[in-house]
Amino acid sequence: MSFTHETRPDEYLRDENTLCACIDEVVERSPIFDVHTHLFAPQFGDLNLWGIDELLTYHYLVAELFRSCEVSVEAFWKMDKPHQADLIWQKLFVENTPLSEAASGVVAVLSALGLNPRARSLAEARAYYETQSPYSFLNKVLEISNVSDVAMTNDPLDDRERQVWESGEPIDNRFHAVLRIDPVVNGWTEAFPKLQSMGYKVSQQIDGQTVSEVRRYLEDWIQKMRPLYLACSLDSSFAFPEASDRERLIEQAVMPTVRDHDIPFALMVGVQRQVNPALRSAGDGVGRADVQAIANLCRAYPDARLMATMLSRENQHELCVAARKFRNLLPFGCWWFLNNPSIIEEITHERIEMLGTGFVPQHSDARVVDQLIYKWRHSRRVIGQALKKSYLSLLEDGRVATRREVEADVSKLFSGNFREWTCLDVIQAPLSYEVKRSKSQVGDSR
Ligand code: FIX
Ligand code: ZN
Repeated sequence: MSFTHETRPDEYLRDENTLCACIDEVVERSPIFDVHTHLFAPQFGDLNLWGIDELLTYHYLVAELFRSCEVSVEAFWKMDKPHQADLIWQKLFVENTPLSEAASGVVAVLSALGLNPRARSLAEARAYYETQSPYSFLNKVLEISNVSDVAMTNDPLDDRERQVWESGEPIDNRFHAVLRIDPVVNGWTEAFPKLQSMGYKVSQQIDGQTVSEVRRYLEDWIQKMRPLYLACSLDSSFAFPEASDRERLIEQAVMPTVRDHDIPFALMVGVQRQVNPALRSAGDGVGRADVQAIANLCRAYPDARLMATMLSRENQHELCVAARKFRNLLPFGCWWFLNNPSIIEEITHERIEMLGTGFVPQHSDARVVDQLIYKWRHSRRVIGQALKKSYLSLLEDGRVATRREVEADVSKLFSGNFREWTCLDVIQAPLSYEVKRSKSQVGDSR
């Protein structure tokens, strides 16, 4: 007799081996909703990055290159991409053992694709990628990594991106838009002329008209992109409230908009942009931030759904405490310098201890399609370890878990919590979206 998932009897996981084997299996086969990446659907053409040269010139590896050789930063930037990739391969993979997380990630990708991670040159890898097309390669990677959905990072002020949105071409439905508002919130002096050129009557001064025009800009792009959430990275000095343009924009334009549209707002806090500008995209650093700023936002906007990820390891515990106090706060991911197995395990375990399953354990931050393979292989492994620790301690305390409980918990962590937070199933249905839109047109209730 065969059972479907629904009719199969549940199974008690009474001993350590059965429990751990079940967790490993469920973690392995549960699809992931990757809630923050820099990937683009193939419709975005050259913005969709994949292949060996993109993989090797990832800014994490660029930063590591300069610690492993004498080449000058200027000389490196003068090279074309294939030469940069050759140099990185030679220095980090041939002359050194690729032990760092970013380097071992490349090894994991090559092995998964059947390529030799000990090759002396990139010839074999290049020949392989020549035979791939963007779509078939994407399908292969999504299958290997078992990722069902990918959240992009979308900036309407980027001319190349805007063209695609404005063309009305349907976007691959495994990719979801996220409206990134960094340029507006963090760089108003550079952003306002750009908005003017797009027809918005804004000025350098954040006056009443500018605020309503920024809201019009956000409304227009929410309508066009149907984003899952709005997002902004904030440096480690971020405070709320504070006397600044970014505070005025967040308070007067962003928060009323997200509240009216019932869309979450994701804060990514703790970056220190360009601590070494010569390294370009590899030149950003980290600083400890003040979690009170996030708590203050949660308190000021109890009906807004906020998401937060913090870059400093030192902020993680306080972020959990804030999430325990504010149900409108969803911690997500182990961002960037925290996306290392040892730290993911520590943070995930801390979050389980303080929040149960009420968080999103990880996002990949992938910039290159291929990276989904290693980022999720590594994250799945360590999230599984953290879960095993917690389930085993529950068993020791006298509660036997069941297979269905494990399946439900993993499903929440890997996709369910985020789907619920973003009302994904509602927003994706056009009718319900229109209902939300008409609610938003009633105006600012604040
Ligand atoms: O601001 C961000 O979304 C960061 O994740 C990136 O800009 C950063 O460069 C990165 O790729 C981190 O993984
Ligand atoms: Zn990112």
